[in-house]
Amino acid sequence: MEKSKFKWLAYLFIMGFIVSACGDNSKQQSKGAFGDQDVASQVYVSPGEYDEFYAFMSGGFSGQVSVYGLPSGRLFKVIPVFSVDAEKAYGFNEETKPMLNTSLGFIPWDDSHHPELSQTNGVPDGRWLFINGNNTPRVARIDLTTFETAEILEIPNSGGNHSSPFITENSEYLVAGTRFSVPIPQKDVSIKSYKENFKGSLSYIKIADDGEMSVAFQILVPGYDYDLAHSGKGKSHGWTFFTTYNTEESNTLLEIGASQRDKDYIAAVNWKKAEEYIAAGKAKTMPANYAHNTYDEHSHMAKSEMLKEVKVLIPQECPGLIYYLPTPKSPHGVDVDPSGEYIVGNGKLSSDLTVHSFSKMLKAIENDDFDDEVDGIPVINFESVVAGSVKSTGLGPLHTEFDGKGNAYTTFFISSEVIKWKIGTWEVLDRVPSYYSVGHLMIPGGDSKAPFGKYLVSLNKITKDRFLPTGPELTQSAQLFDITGDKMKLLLDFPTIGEPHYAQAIPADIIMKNSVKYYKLDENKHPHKITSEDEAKVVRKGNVVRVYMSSIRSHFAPDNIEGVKVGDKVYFHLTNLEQDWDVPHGFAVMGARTSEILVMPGQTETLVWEPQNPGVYPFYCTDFCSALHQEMQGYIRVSPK
Ligand code: CUK
Ligand code: CUA
Repeated sequence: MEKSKFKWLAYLFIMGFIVSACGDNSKQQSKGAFGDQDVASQVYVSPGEYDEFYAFMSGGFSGQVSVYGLPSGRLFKVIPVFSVDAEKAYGFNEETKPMLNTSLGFIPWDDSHHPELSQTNGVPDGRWLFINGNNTPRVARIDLTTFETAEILEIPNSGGNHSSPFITENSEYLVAGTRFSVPIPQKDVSIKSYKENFKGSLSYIKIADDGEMSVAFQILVPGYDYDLAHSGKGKSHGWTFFTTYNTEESNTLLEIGASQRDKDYIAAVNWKKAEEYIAAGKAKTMPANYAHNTYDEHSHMAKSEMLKEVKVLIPQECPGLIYYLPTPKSPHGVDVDPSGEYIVGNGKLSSDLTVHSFSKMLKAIENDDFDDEVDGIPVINFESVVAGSVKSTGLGPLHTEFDGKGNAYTTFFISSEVIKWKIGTWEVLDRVPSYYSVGHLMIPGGDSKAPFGKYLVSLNKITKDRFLPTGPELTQSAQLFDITGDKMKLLLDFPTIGEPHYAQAIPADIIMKNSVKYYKLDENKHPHKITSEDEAKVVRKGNVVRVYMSSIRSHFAPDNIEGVKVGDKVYFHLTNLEQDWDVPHGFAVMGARTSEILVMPGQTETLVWEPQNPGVYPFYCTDFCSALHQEMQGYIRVSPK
């Protein structure tokens, strides 16, 4: 399509978005039908009963993960990952600060988009949840026995970690493709020299048996924007698919400068082939500088180490490693059906979905059925890979998930709807409006080999008129649909934390059976722990004062502390001696700059306090822990220098 015509079309799309976001044309129909008891009982979880699924939603610009129950939509927990969290002292206490270390220093915020559960045989197994940090490229691993962030790995040679952390079928790897191409290695060049100097990178992060992540290798690729990814499964196991936009390699996307071309690419990477090249010594070692942060639940301590190099593969030197599949209209999400045969490209400036066939792709490769080549990467002939297209009449497709019964569900941002279609025949079976402007959708297990199905959650960007207003900033919203019948049925709206981009869900019993209830005191390896009240003491070394302190219902030991002076640095090392589920104790002292600490049974946590003025200062427990919680208090006396 010629450029001016395309611009005009894009303008229409954008106007369409504004109209759909601002109108409340569908408000009536979105409310009327739901007075019925049927719908209410489908989401009603009686007091004392459990939800059927855990849902994990990304926090977007909040940098966190929130944990909801489905079908109730009840919020259970916010897990701090990339952002400091005063509630849990994450990033405030001495123990967890190293988790937020990067090659650029301590960075207490990120933009988290895609949670992804670990898998065994292509099915979510409930061991870990991974999530990307978009802005300062990082990936994190959350341990689902404790619901705590266990590891954060920085991604070197990346300019923004959006197409991440999509996982392979047996959790061999997760991938991390750079959204923004940048000079690799970084250097001071003119932005206008984009075409010559900017590169993309696709990172393969190895996941060890115990979950620990490491950068196995990176593939240096042309300077496109690598937007999203999904791994192959079943017959396409061993491959990963990444969407690209800006294949024009334009340094400015003003006036949709990156959408001049009719087609961008889906990059298909054969990672098994990459392993062969690595084993054959084909990788180059490149200097890099990136942080690897780990948290040990037994010592309750995080540590950060800086890594110095990374292995790199160059496509020109590795034939068969990567191919491009032309895909219309700036594809956003790329989603692989449960059989592994179909690769859905969601062209966001289109109304149709392009579906590629994995078997056709292999055949085209075998026959050298290529149109072009970019930096050693063959571009496969479009007609030779395409399996079909869904003529949806929706606008702005973004993401697709599957129910495991032969159906696919795609979100349409601009026309604000979810469309159900049949894999293989490509016919549209059903469509429902979403309120409003849906981004991702999530079906439990919906990007795996064996979806759990039953529900669909649409994650919406705009909620005007759906909830009580809260000033200029409104909550974002999730909507729960029943997908067990032929037609989708809206069951529930519920508000979310931050901006959830993507989510994952898994049957609750898979997680519950491995849940840690409390930490065993005799396994506590914290260097400043104590194991009984008798060991409580105050130790001075120069101006460093360490208070070895215990908590148990309902007192601190020691509870009267003297001998501290202005100018001292006081470390309160609080060990919670409780050995019982759900009995944390908190600790706060006036003027501490650390937030409070909240110590789980069997753990030790540290709060630092630097008293400024002589006097006697109270401290107390911040978590209502027993009938004598309010009595859980003490004093510390500060004398002049
Ligand atoms: S997403 Cu990150 S811009 Cu469609 Cu996965 Cu929202
Ligand atoms: Cu301990 Cu309140």
